Amino acid sequence: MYFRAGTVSALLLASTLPTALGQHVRDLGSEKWTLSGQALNQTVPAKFPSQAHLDLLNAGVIDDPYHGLNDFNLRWIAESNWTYTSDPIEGLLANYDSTWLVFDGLDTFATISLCGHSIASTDNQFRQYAFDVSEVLGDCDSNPVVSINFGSAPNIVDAIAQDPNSQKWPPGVQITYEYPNRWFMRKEQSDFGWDWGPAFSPAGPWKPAYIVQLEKTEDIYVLNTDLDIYRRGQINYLPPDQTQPWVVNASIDFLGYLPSNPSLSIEVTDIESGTVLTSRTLDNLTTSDTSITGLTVLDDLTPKLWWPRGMGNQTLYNVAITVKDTNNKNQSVAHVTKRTGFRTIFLNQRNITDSQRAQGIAPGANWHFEVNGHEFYAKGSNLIPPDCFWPRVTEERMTQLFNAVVAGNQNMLRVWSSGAYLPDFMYDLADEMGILLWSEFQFSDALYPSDDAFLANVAQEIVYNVRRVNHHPSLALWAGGNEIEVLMLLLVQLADPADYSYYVGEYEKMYISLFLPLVYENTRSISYSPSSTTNGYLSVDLSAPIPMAERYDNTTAGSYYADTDHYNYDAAVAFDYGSYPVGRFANEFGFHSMPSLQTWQQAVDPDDLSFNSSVIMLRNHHDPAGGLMTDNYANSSIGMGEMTMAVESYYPIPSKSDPVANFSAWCHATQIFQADMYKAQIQFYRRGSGMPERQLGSLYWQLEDIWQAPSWAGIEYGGRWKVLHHVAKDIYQPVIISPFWNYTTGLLDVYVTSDLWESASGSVNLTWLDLAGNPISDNAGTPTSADFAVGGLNTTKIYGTSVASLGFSDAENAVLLLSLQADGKVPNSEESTVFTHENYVTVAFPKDLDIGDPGLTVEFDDEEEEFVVQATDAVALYTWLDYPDGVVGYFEENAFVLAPGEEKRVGFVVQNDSTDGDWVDGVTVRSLWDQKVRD
Ligand code: BMA
Repeated sequence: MYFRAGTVSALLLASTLPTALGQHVRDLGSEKWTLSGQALNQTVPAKFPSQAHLDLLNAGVIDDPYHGLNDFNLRWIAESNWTYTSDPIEGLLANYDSTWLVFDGLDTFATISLCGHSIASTDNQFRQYAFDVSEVLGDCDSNPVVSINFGSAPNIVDAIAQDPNSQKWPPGVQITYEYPNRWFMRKEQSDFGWDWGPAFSPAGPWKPAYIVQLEKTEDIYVLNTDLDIYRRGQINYLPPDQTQPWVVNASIDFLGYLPSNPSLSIEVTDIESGTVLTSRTLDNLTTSDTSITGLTVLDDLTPKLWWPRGMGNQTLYNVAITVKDTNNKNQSVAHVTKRTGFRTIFLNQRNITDSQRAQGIAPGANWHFEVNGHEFYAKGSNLIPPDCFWPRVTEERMTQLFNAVVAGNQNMLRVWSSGAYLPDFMYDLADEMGILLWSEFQFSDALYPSDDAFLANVAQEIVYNVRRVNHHPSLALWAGGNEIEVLMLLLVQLADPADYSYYVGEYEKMYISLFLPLVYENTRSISYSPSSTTNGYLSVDLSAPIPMAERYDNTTAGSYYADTDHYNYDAAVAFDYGSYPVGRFANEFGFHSMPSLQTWQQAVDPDDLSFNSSVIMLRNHHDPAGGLMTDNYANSSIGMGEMTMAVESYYPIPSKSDPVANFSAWCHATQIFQADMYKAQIQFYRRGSGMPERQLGSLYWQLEDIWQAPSWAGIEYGGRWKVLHHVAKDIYQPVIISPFWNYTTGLLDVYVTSDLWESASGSVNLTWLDLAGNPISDNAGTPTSADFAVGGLNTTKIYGTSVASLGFSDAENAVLLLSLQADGKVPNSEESTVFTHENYVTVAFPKDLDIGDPGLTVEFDDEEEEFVVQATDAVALYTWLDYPDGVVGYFEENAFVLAPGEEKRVGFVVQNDSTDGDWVDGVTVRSLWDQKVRD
């Protein structure tokens, strides 16, 4: 109930399971499994895929790992080895030509055996592994048992680190969160702790696995598929020519033997209409023992384009790929269907051209995305792993999260390292919803080994993942890693200046000389950047040993080159525009806040619900403990102190007599500060689209939480929106009206900013009210309305004044309400749309406003299924609708300003309800006034 139109549900996903004749594929997930370990004197039932913590939880051996300080209490799990053992598997001993064990993901240091015979050891969570077990199976005298032992990752990397021959780095460079030495493993790096998450270091078969039996010699099993769709002549680092026809290049990685005369064909179907666009055999066939590749040019065909959300439709096609045996009546020997879309996506890092200079763009280089040849403004955030335990990340949960992304007017997420490469179903959701996924290789905030074995291992990981996800139109970029260039090289320079150039060489060896060709060889459609954040490159020369020459500090004052990140925990400058970086694209920025009371209550005992309780403090991992101590209050109090200072600097200090109410008000205050700070930055960056820096992207840190704790997230664990996600939703609308109040100079400027592609025009009403809601005489000398025209991806100033020159008796107790109406066209639409946006400014910080009780009321209108909110006595600032536990969803508008007499009707989108609708009665409303009053 109370569902609103406009949410996107998971549409039919194309079947991606490969099929072929004559083979027998058994999903190991359908066998019975147990988990055992030396730390446990019992064996418990296990799932598959799974991780040890999850099975121990299901068996009742441990409590919820997310409760209280269980992240510390459960370290014994990470520090033990665990074995997953199947029941004897029936029906495998029949006479097949070959039998394979195929693992889509083992986390991480695994030793596999089959009926007691050792098969192999693995050491990379992100690779797919296939082992020929035909011979071993032949030696099994009864139905075989598969057994997988997972070694303790913390213990194994410690042993590697202690080996005198292992690589060492200058002291003070490597960043440790909790467990040390994470750079020696190819496992999710945040499994060892991060500044927003705990360190569980889970272990187990985290992805599906199969037993594949092939019947005869000409029989193949599809391991992986690389479908690459690009414009003829397209080269990764140059803008594609949109007049060229599409090329479809399909490549299959397989087990088994190809027929001697294979052919590869595709059938392309428009999913919506069901019509077949083309059905043809591919040319330029190349084969090897493990792959078959071919391509075709769709010369006379013009498939419908796929666009990101807000820029057009997300048209999807199925491409059915078939390998046939031409010697045997063209019989199919393998068949796989990939759902895809036709689009080009290009990260433009080329030098600013003369014609761009003539438009007023400052010199330097571009740093922005172009989709189907169009520049656009990227609006979004950074995605971290949505859970410490991937096997419990369901499609349903991710649909809920991505619906919030879409509702939040975001068109791009940065899939940050180091996390994990996302599963296909998340790219599928993004394909349907039009969310671009800037994707990264899993390397972050550390220097990594550069020996041949490590690089060879990593190369396999990269090739597998680049190929696996390449068909998704939502894939926007491959980046080498997080903050390697901007932070790690800087730390090296500080710690060991004499060896700086050596470490630059190491960086280039891995992220450029190794990774760049691996990307380019496996995709023509995706750009590559060695690091996020970066100053971009000077040139690309594919025949050079280092095929991309990075710019580093080779910069000129007054020029702009790069993407920026910005973290400043000195609250004193939080709203100082001069402290924000000016660049081409903001790929990270933020400040942490507390989750809401309701979310804390899911993880913390009632006694611990106070701002500085040990449990709350020790769940705050910013600043990180930097090791395994469980009492590092010194570091955690730094982050708690930053939040406290931020609230105290700008907002009324909560002082409620009821301790839980006071805690809740404090949590809320940190969220209001966070939202205001992000809003100030997003408006600043978006305005930059019309400034010399030609700024074309804001991705804030971070979209969502991994657990219930203080962090930079806008969406709490479980799905509740913080103030931030609502405010970002508002300020990511296409046409916005933004006040820029410079509290140092006293100047107030008002800008309209638009990320539509064509110009829009309209008017803005500007209304000064005192805080009781009365109009200010003569509107304090400010015109009551202003007409404007704003260009595509541009900004225009509609008003500027010095606050001191306004006709006020008490400017510091007034609010300027801004209300915009504009006509413009959504990209790729024929008709024009009316855009509205409201905003406001006070020229004093909230703590200094003499606000009164607005007399807020909220009622539920059953018929319209809307909450009706009114302020009766005074202006309500930060009006906040809140809902009780038991339901997940979001108000369609929140954190708004309400003038007395104004009625606001707000719907609620239910994403999950376990209260049978009763939650409606628990909805409350509060505002800044409630933050200030004692009870
Ligand atoms: C950046 C990110 C993350 C981190 C965040 C907050 O460094 O890339 O590594 O979690 O800032 O500190």
